[in-house]
Amino acid sequence: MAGKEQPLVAVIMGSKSDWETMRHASETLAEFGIAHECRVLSAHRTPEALSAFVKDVEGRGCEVFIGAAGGAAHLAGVMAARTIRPVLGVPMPSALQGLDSLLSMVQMPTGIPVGTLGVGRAGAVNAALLAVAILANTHPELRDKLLAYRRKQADKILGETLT
Ligand code: RP5
Repeated sequence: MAGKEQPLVAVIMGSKSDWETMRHASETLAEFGIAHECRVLSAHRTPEALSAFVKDVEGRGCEVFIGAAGGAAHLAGVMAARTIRPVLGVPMPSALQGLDSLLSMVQMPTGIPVGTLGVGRAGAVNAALLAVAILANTHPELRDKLLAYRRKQADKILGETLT
C-alpha cells in the first residue's frame, strides 16, 4: 500500500517472485487499517538501496519491519543490522521447500535478532498479525481490532458444521 500516510510497517521482499506470498501480509495489515509500504529490495542484488530504504522509512516513522526472502535468506538479518526497530522474518518457499530459507533466517548469531515466522502464507499472515500486536502496545485502537479479529476467527470455527 503506497499510502499518503506515514507507514507504520515496512514489508521488504527479496524478489518480485515473493509477492504472491507476501501480498497476504499486506492484505492483513490493510485489514487492520495499518499504513504500510511494500518494496522489493535485495540484500545481495541491491544492498545500498536496501540500507537507504531502511533508514529512510524508519525516519518517516516506521515502527516494525517485515523481511521476506528465500534460499540463502539473509535479507531480514541485514535489515536488522540497519535498525533497532523489531524485524520479523518470513522464509519464502524455495527449491528446498523453504527449509533453507527458514534455517538461514532463524539461525541469526547472537546480537542481532530476527523474529522468524513460518514458511509461506501462514508466516506472511502471522508476521502481519505479530506486527499488529507489537504496534498495539502503543496504539490502543489496534488492541481492540486484534481482539475483534480473534473473536471473529473463533466464531467462524465454532459455527462450522461437517456434512
Ligand atoms: C531471494 O531469492 C528472493 O527473496 C526469492 O525468494 C529468491 C528467488 O528470487 P528470484 O530468482 O525469483 O528473483 O533473494
